[in-house]
Amino acid sequence: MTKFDIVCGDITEIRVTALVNAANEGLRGGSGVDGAIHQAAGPELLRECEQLGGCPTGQARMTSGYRLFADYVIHTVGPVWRGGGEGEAALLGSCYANVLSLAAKSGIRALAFPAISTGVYGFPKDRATRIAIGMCRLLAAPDSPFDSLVFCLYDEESASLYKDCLAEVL
Ligand code: AR6
Repeated sequence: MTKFDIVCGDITEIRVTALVNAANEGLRGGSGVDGAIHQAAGPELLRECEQLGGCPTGQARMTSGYRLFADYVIHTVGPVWRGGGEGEAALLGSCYANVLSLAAKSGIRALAFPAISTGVYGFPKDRATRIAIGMCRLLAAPDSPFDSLVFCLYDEESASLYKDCLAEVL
């Protein structure tokens, strides 16, 4: 049975096997959660990312976690919000699905997700929340390989959106 938790704070401090990063297609590092993860992991993370040749929107790539507590970082690239008519919802859903698929293949049982695309990329928070929780609930069914999925939000408003949404689906 997968345990779902919602925490408010800095994702780099969460003690799980893998942190999910909201990256860009070049995997070059950036601001927001991407910047925080690179800062905490150290420069080796960028060096490994540079070897990967980028990551298309909606897909996922895995690296080591270097100086993080987490052993791994799973980088995924959320869609930039362009009004909703350009497949943004499906692409955001694929981020969660591809991260969970990669984690399962790698034997990772505990992960922490940020609210992908809801910062610089401008995805509306309420819709992104429903996609994140809906997809994780769907893929972390009773026989799933995951022990713990943590949703890490950076502000109380997002954390309460997640709490309300999770309460609706449980
Ligand atoms: N821990 C947890 N969540 C955080 C943290 C943190 N330390 N810092 C910010 N957030 P964003 P995006 C929240 O902009 O929208 C980067 O430059 C933040 O409040 O990090 O997918 C990349 O390189 C927001 O709710 O990611 C890309 O170019 C959420 O994380 C681009 O931004 C996501 O915000 C990706 O944009």
